[in-house]
Amino acid sequence: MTFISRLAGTAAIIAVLAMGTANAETVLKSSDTHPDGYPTVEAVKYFGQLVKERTNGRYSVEVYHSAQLGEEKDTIEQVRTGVIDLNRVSMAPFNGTIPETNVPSLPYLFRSEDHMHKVMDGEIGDQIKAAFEPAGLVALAFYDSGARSFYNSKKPINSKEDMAGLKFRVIQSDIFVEMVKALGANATPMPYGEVYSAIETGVIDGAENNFPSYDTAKHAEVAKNYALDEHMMVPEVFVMAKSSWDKLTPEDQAIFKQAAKDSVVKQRELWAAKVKESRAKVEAAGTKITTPDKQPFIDAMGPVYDKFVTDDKLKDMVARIKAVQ
Ligand code: GTR
Repeated sequence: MTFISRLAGTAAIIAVLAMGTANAETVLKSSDTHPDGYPTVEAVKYFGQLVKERTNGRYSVEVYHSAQLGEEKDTIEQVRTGVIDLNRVSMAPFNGTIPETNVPSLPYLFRSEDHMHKVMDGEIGDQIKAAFEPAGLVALAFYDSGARSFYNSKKPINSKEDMAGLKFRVIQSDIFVEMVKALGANATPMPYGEVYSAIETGVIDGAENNFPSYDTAKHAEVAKNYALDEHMMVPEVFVMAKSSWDKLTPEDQAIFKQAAKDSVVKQRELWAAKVKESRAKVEAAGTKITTPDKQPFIDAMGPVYDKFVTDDKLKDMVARIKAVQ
């Protein structure tokens, strides 16, 4: 082989390699605490499918469900530092770092799911999304998480008075701790994955969540008294590491945003069906649902609002949310 033909051969190999890189698929890692099949997991998979189709296979998403990448608080750190690209979590663990996320976490703020959708789909939702950027995150979508209610292994809750002295696990957020205190009960912040055995061994009496979480995390096996007090409607948030986002072209960013928006429609459908399915399943397995009068729960929330809605920006946001019809 002459020198020239060897050179030509090398150039051809380099060209093939370079082409390979240009066409290579970038696989983005996404975390979720919930098991496969849960509405949020399926919504992010759907997002991934849309992204793959619309970028002609240049990007795809791999969903690590069932807390394979860690508990929510840890995965939030990993996405903030760009170790993982995407994460679907509750908005509540952000309460300590992103002030605006406190507002949708306030007890009894949303009057209904419809009210929550109008707020989160509108300009207030956009304002909350923008607040994630300084924390190194791009909030792509809000997903449904229904209403959270208390459940415990000890006794049925028929009134606010029945809450006295019970020990509940809460999400690692101060609003949750204050809310439980305001109801005369005790709060223990703890990662989601530890709740089942903490109830089983009597370290705590119960926790609070929506029906799909209560069902799929199997808390219904160990805490059969579910009180439909519906104290919070904290939306889920689907975030992307700002460092991963900044690597996308503006065209691809638009594709990601649209795919996220489309995945919301899908998640809401799956969510509504899952709430019904999980509720029926836990009732069939022996959960007793009580419906205490909500008004005393609502009336007890003054100290929570006083403590967390302190600056004018948050006060204004609460007022604007209340005004949304
Ligand atoms: C669920 C939520 C999870 C997680 C969990 C918890 O409703 O979907 O992301 O935050 O609650 O209580 O830790």
